Amino acid sequence: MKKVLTVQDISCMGKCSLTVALPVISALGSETVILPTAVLSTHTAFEEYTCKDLSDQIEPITGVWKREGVKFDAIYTGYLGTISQIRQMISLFRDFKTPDTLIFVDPVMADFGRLYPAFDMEYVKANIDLCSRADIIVPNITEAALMTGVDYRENYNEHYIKDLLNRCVEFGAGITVITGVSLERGKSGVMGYDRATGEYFLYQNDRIDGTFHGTGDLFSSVAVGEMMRGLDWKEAMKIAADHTAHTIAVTLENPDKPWYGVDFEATMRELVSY
Ligand code: PXL
Repeated sequence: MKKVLTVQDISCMGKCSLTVALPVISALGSETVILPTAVLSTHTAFEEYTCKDLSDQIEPITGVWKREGVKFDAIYTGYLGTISQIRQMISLFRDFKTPDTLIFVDPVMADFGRLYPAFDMEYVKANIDLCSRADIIVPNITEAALMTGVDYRENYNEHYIKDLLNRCVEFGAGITVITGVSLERGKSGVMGYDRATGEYFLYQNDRIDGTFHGTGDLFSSVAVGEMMRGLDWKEAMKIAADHTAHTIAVTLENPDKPWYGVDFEATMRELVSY
């Protein structure tokens, strides 16, 4: 069985980060090892939230794993709280990356043209360093624009997205997949670039109008889980994009839908039967 380490916060309530990654990657058939970076009452889009930083637990926990000789098939990092935690991830990659370990970085820090409340431009710089060590990075347009110093645009064309991809390549990631890319009216999806082959990849599905927190985490978790099932990255991205869009559509039909996250529980059965 494949073993995936995912490093992100636990937002106790909020349907994001580890409370999505753990069930989704497990359901897709990989053993999922978690390293919580912080415990929050709720994610940071709630008006009020508590946050207990767990940075001081990272070394003791990973120390035990090192002494146990644990190896991971993939390491997937999501929302991290601080620059020093990003540095801790860089050491973790050094300690645990084997030639067969997939390093998947979702540089979670911004959306809709704005940084999340906890972050600033120094954090963006640290994320560039983290991304430069990854096999695959999956920024959204805002994150890619912030990391490359390009102006964020709501109206854009393929040329703009390719420019972002080419600039992400400059800081060294293997494959870059920009999420939330809509190149046609009524469509939305992802555009990627593989520096090894020089190949661009565009996938568009029907756009579902509705924005929810945690959809990026669902997308990344499905992508990692599918790659661990042996799918090539492009196939994994298509399934992740389709499944995320479908889950948003199902959530919109729920009269009691939560404002803070998608009903990924409702589509789990379909996910495992693709
Ligand atoms: O879904 C991304 C995410 C994860 N974790 C925390 C967040 C957010 C987005 O706002 O606040 C704590």
